[in-house]
Amino acid sequence: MKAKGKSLASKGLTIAGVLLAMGLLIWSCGPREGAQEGTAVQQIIKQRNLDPDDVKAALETYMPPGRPDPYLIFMSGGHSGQVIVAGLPSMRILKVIGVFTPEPWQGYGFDDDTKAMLKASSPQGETLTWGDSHHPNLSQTNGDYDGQFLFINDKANARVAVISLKDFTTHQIVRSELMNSDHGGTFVTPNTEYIIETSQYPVPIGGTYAPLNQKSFDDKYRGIAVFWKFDRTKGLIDKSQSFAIELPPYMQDLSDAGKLASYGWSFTNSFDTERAYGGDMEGKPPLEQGASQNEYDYLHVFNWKKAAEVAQQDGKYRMVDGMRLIPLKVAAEEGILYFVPEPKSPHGVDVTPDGKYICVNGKLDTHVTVFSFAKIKAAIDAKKFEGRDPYGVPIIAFKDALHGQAEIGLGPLHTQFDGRGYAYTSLFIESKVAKWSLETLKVVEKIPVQYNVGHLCIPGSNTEHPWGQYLVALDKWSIDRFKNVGPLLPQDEQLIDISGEHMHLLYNMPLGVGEPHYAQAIRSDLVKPWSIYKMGTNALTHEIDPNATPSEDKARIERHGNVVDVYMTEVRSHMRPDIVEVNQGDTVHFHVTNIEQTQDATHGFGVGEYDVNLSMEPGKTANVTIVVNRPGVFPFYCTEFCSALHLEMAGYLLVKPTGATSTASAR
Ligand code: K7E
Ligand code: CUA
Repeated sequence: MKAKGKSLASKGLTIAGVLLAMGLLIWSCGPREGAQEGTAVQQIIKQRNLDPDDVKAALETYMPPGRPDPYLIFMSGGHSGQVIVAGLPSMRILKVIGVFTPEPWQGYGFDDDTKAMLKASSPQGETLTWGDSHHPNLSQTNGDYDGQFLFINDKANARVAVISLKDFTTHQIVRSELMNSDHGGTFVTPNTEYIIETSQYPVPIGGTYAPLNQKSFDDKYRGIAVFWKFDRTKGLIDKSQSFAIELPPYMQDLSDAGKLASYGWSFTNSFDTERAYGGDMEGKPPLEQGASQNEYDYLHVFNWKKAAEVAQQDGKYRMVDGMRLIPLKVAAEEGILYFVPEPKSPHGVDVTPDGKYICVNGKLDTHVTVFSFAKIKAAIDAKKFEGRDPYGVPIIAFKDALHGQAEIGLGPLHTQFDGRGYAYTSLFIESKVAKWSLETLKVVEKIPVQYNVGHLCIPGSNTEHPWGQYLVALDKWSIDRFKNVGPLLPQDEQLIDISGEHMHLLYNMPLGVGEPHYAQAIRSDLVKPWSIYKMGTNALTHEIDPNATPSEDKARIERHGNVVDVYMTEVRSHMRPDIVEVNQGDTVHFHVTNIEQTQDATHGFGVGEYDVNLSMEPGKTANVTIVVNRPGVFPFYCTEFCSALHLEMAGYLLVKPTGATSTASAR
């Protein structure tokens, strides 16, 4: 695969031409100095063996010191379980947000609150220490990003997380026993009324057991769609107002919500309508083969507005694990669920910015199939169906829903929109991005990417108003792109300029901290995080923590039997108290408050051997509990280099063995 055209002639570009075109030759301060500057730039270009495309790309992605990026991109971290935040176009990583996996730098999963949250979302009673984050979705108001929240799913454990963009931290993780893997989440409706999560691998409902044979698979195994109700004022999902819909045991894949013309509806693609379940050692084909027989699978079309009403009507739902579940039969009868045949084991469904069309990416088919919502709706209204699936779900004929098909190439996976009439589809097998016209459904240009591209991200693509300046290709393989760092290679996130007539590659970002699947990007000025916490804020609840210690004179140690509460303050460069003496076997609650209100004056609180580490941003209160079964002397210290006397910001935890003399009485 040829990575990049090096032909200067074909581009008609020269170095000077690029520099001049961009107005960046620094001639303005007088011909003599200018000439020198020009020579210096030319020398760098020569020394570093750059061609005009390189120079142009460098100039377009470079952010001078102190200048923030105009866009923020939120990338899922795959099986790192986290979310990665970077700037566009510089591709500089700004933060890795702890979500499904503990993250010590942020103290995430180490304080009592986040530890409890991770534990509560773990089904087996033992805290899960990883997740598989796939699809971040930014909250929307009236079909556009509002910069308030980010949601993300954990495919491995069917969890959904809510991240507040006030402080870029995880605030809630929910899980339903109805499913135990999810992939078609998270996707929000245009006012973030609901967060959609659909299962991937069918299982018996409610975490029960059923043997794996065809009859049992057909009768007992089910897919699920959950519509999590989001309470924006609380910033939390409200499980009691959420509902689920039972689905046939097909493998539901990705989802997208309708908007404008298709508001109130949502769409989920699927594969394995063959209902294959593997069994390669039992004489059956492996799943990849069994699930790839049919020419068509089913696009699931949901009327979520209707479903929300039905979920409130007695007798039309049953409660499972505290959630209203609409049975498949009811969903089919009440006009909540319809199927449209879609070729062939597709991957990804994307609704156009005007809400009129639904693009299904063929995967095993070379097309993006474009369905018309108006046609789907007309068929539904006329009750014009070509039949029903074995579970009674009405099927709209392919031709009755079809707007047209765009012949794209090999392995179409995901489509994004630039808001100017073009769609961009990733071609996994070809390792290319295809730009095509939504009007003519014809490919206008392809650009090679390195390599095996999955999702694409155009800022605002899934809103009513995409910004459409950049495209990020999230590539799975990077083979020859970077210095070899061993058999586990970084992912390659490629920044492509799509603002002009032709696409051109600007930057390759090696990502060695996770495997992004999907990403969403937002204009930076729409995100308005806090710079510090209000004094005594609990970072999980965003309320004043009841154990906050807002000033040093309130710092204290309280003992109640064998329970010790340490109300500690931190300020440059000491902790108060700095000596904590307890007895072996005591339960010790540390309530730590950083009483600073200066931006970036972050402290830490680390206790070695007891697995404690907190990140204490200005104004934050965090609580951590340890049972001190091991006697000895344990230094604790500030883990964030906060000041010249940071190393002195330390203290001692003394755990007295039963019967020993105390430090105080020996003094
Ligand atoms: Cu295509 Cu999980 Cu959206 Cu990976 S998924 S690429
Ligand atoms: Cu406080 Cu280092």
